[in-house]
Amino acid sequence: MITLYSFGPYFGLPDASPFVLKTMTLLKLADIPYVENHEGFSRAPKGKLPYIDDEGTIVADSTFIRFHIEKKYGVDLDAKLTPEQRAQGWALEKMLEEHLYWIIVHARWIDDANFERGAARFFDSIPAPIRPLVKAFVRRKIARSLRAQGVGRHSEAEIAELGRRDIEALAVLLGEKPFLFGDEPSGADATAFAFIAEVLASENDMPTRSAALAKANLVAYRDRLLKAYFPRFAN
Ligand SMILES: N[C@@H](CCC(=O)N[C@@H](CS)C(=O)NCC(=O)O)C(=O)O
Repeated sequence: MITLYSFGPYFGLPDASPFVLKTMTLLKLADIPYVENHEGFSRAPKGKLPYIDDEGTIVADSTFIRFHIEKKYGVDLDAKLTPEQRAQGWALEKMLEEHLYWIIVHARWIDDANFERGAARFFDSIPAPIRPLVKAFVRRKIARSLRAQGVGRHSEAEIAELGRRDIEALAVLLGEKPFLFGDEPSGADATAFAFIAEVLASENDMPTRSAALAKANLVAYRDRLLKAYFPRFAN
């Protein structure tokens, strides 16, 4: 049985992290059972979640987890896709993971009201006397990462414009199809679902969320996949 090291449910979703939610969805698409463990962050091989322990084989990073399960369990989540669709799927995933992700991080951690409503809850189990110090330390670390990555150097208006374009691209690519490439899900749907679900979470008030809420196809896509794979979290 695979153990998935994850953060746990927050924001009305199965996990706080889009990368963990992507991995859970990949495992469900591949029909591979897993158990969650929320205590593994300090032992994460790359200092990040998710990672898995598959009967003693440790694999870190959602993309390498996908490669691992496809190889070990003989699954090709993109089996029905043309080479062009596979390429589009990869490009879309990396836009979401390496660009939109940082816009989500900016909204969650830098905006004080969003932080108090959302990410502050991650620290609830820390003893009260040191909680403010730990929160401030982690927020400073994340602000430094945002500057190093680049999004943290932009104005709020510029970040909103970048986020709007990501949402527009995703909405156009999805169109009126049930899944990104037709009637059946492929690997990129796990990523697209996870990121759009985290963007739409009500704790994170941001222009990018408003842009996503205005796209009925994206909201319906989030609802559809939530109901199909995580019914406990569906409305
Ligand atoms: N490329 C990684 C990204 C994972 C990632 O960024 N995880 C974040 C949570 S969303 C994390 O664990 N951050 C903790 C940290 O940077 O200290 C993947 O695809 O799994």
